[in-house]
Amino acid sequence: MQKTGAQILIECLLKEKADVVFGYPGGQVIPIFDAIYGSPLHFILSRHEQGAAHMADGYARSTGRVGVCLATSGPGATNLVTGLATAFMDSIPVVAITGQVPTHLIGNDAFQEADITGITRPVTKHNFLVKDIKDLARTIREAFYIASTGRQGPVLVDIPSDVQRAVTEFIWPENIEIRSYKPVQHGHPGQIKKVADAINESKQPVLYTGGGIISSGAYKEVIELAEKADIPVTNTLLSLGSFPQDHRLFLGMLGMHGTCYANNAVQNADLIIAIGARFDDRVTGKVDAFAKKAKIAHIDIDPTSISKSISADIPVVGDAKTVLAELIKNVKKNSHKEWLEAIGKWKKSNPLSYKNDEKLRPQYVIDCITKLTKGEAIVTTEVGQNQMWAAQFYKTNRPRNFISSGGLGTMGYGFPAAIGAKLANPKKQVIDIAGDGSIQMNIQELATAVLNNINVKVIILNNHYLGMVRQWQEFFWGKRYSGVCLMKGSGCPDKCNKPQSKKCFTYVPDFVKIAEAYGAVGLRCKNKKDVISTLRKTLSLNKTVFAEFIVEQEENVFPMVPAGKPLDEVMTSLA
Ligand SMILES: Cc1ncc(C[n+]2csc(CCOP(=O)(O)OP(=O)(O)O)c2C)c(N)n1
Repeated sequence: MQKTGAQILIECLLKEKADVVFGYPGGQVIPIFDAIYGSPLHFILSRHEQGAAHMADGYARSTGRVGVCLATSGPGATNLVTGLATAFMDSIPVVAITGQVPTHLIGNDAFQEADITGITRPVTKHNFLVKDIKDLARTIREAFYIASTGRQGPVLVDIPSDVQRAVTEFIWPENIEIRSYKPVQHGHPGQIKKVADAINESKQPVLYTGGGIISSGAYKEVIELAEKADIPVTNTLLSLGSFPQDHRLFLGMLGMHGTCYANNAVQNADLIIAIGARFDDRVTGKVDAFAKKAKIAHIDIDPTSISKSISADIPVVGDAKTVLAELIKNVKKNSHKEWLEAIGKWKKSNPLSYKNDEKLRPQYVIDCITKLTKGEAIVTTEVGQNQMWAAQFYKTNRPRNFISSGGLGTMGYGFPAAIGAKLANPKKQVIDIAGDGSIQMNIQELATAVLNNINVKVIILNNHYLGMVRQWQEFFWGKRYSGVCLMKGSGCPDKCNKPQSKKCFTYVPDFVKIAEAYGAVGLRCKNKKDVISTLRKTLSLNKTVFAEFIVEQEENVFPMVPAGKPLDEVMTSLA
């Protein structure tokens, strides 16, 4: 049957089982919006294209399905870039559709023209410019395939508006074959055997697992391997929830703000089995000093990530789930009693903790969220201290329940990601843990949430600072707080380093009023004794809620391994 390019696009999205599209219109995508009109696709109008990209990303992270976003040419497309880069750094499957000026105007500096395939080349797994309607269906099919296979990631498809209007026969390509793109699934049996032998011989092994565990769905296999060979497990930020946090073998997160015992275990291990993780510098600390005593086995679907920063003794290229299934067969049942006892001592001597006094501390708020939700809620985070406290104190035993921008560290990510996650999981409680700085980066999406009855909760840990940067200035820059006070105004003394005093401005904005202005519910809590009741109310309302907690202003995230230091040079408090 003859269809326009825009209609073909919609048919393809439906064939790919996309049910929600997040986006924003403009001149060069009107044909696509016309085709959406009356189609079964659920379209969510964000208030900024960056929001749409993060929504698609949150949808993808919370389900494992490809998230879809749509923007017009020029500024619409460039507004997607941060969202695409966020998804790219964390290997999240997203397909972004952008409109482009008509083919005959490309390269002419036409109105709202941007070379979006050029601009996004470094932050997408792949991108396409469709110049001929005959290529459209196959391109969309390939875009979904590339986004969701191998090392997953965002793919952009740029469609000129004349291609959207052109007409052709719609033929759905059932099979796709992309020359030069053949993701490896099975690991090399010889290499897997080598990892198994290393595990069988090891006295002090550690499993270090990353986001690849979540994208391949290898949770059961990790538990089986850990239990069979009696190996402790540490998670990266991206894999939190993939291993039960109440499991006796769980060490918590490693790296800069990881637990002391996870970092100690890594530094004293004789074998590290890294699975679906990429030895990010926030994880390794000083590379030369990382796990000096350990042999490194590295299992990853992306060959280019192996030996990139830490040289692997035993590389295995393959899908984590498939490789682990083979590995388990070759691993002997074992016990590492002494090793686990040593770790147990570190756990006791340096537990993850905070001062539980009468003050309203952010960690306490997150602790209470865990208690009230039993770790069943999907938690997204913004970026900064709020994110690290959420990683440390929100305890969930379920994968895809902790969603955070790891690689890019994008402030403004959590709220739109929560909207995407809630649309994909309408029955689940979805909570964004936010800082007062980050939430202001995509606060306009309150309109999207309220108008679509999206019941997400935003917990704002308001310290009136860009807290994480302030923490670095406090620790490493002689407490010269520069550009981090969110209350600083023209009347403030130049070099003010004091947290809020009576002379300070009343803070801007008033989050309760902002929430109300958009038709959401705004709540404010100033005392520790009111935290539980405020959270109870927040969680019980079937509405979009902003709940603001006025927390200790100069609270810091501990433990902390200073950037570039070895993992065992850890700060547990300010001396
Ligand atoms: C888009 C963006 N700009 C700047 C930064 C640098 N940055 C990292 S954390 C942070 C402070 C975050 O402040 P806030 O959201 O208030 O959270 P807090 O650290 O106080 O919990 C900043 C500015 C970033 N990560 N992302």
